[in-house]
Amino acid sequence: RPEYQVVHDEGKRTLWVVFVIMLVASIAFTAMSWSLPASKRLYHVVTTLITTIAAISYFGMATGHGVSLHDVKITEQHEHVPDTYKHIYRQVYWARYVDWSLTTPLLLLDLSLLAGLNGASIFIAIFADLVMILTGLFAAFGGEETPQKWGWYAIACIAYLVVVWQLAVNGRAAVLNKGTKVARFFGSIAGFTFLLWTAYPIVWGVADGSRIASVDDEIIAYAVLDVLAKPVFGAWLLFTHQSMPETNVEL
Ligand code: RET
Repeated sequence: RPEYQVVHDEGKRTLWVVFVIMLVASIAFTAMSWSLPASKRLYHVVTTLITTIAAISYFGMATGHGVSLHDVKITEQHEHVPDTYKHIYRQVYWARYVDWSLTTPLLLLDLSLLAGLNGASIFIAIFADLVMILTGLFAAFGGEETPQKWGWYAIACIAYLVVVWQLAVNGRAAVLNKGTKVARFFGSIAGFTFLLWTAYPIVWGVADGSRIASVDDEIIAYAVLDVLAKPVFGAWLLFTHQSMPETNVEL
């Protein structure tokens, strides 16, 4: 008696709404860069790429692409009866991992440029981030056995801690060279990022991981997080950058 967990109208509507938000944000961020010389557009270009990639990913998910039905086998033990298995088939949106593998490095690049982080730390942060997303993908799809799934999840969490370490320790040390105004802004926007990013593995755990939350609830939770982590983060960064010349980067 398999169980099927699939998207319904509420989830589909949410995917379309986020697609439109990402599209509008991409157009707005592009327009904001027009008044600047090309040499001053680095944050704008990085941030516009982030929302554009998200818009494309949401377009795919809203139209029913970037998703596949994935089976998890759960062993049920009954007295005097040989083990039986319960299959839970759930729609897993792999498009998110494609999106995240491109956009989370770009978000880290935004924060690294703001902090004035050195090249070695930027590389470690970005490659640990890629390990996090790829092993997260393996957790979502790798095998139907639950212990293996949570093993991949644990590896992804360790990689996440490496990212946090680079930004929190080395990022904070670096940004002090840019003066207290930039340091205070970095503290706020990196703190905001840390809280949001930490919510992703929690949502994953109750949704894809243990399959407690419905597919629609998962879509809504990621929708709220994605809008905060991309368009809201981007607007905050670009508007503050406009009014704080100390945040300029020569690159
Ligand atoms: C996964 C599952 C495995 C454990 C961890 C995860 C972390 C994901 C994060 C995602 C951030 C996404 C963002 C998207 C863009 O808006 C892969 C869910 C640690 C931190 C910021």
